[in-house]
Amino acid sequence: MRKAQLERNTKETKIKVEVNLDGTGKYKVSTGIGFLNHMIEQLSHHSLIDIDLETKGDLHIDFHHTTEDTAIAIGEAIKQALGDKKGITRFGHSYIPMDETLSRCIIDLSGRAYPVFNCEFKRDKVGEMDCELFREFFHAIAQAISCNLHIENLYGVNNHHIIESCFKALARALRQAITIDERKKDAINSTKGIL
Ligand SMILES: [Mn+2]
Repeated sequence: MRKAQLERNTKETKIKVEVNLDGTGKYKVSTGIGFLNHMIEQLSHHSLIDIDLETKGDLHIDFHHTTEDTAIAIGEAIKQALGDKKGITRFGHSYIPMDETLSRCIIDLSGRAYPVFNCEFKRDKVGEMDCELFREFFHAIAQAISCNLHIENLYGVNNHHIIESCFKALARALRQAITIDERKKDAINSTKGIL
């Protein structure tokens, strides 16, 4: 089983996270932010990565540190669980609609961090969250996993739909990319020999 467990403590946030890449999409998520919980639950459910997460952050300031650090912790746990990445498919992509909205995500677990997040919001907030925090989330998780991560909203109107479709697209792309390729399960999927 490809699993990892870690704690990340700073003066701004205290985080415990456990992931199982070979899970069934079971989750227990507590960040103190309702909408962020909802998004991380989507990530778990649709990637089949089990995620047990508790973040205690300085929400009295705003949601920035909690959002960014949660993404860093989940990303670091995924990176750790991937280990030497032997046998992984490496690439993944998906398109996810949500009513009037369409988003896509393309991922390469290359070992190089490069986030691209093209998304324009119609309003500043979703629930109690500032929409600008999702750029921080996706940038932070790409840095922590060390992957190329391109997320784009192609069109859409409703902010909840736009963000949720981005998370579901990330989940499905990640699910593909971490899946062991049975035809290459003992090899590293790179001509360089490392990922
Ligand atoms: Mn929803």
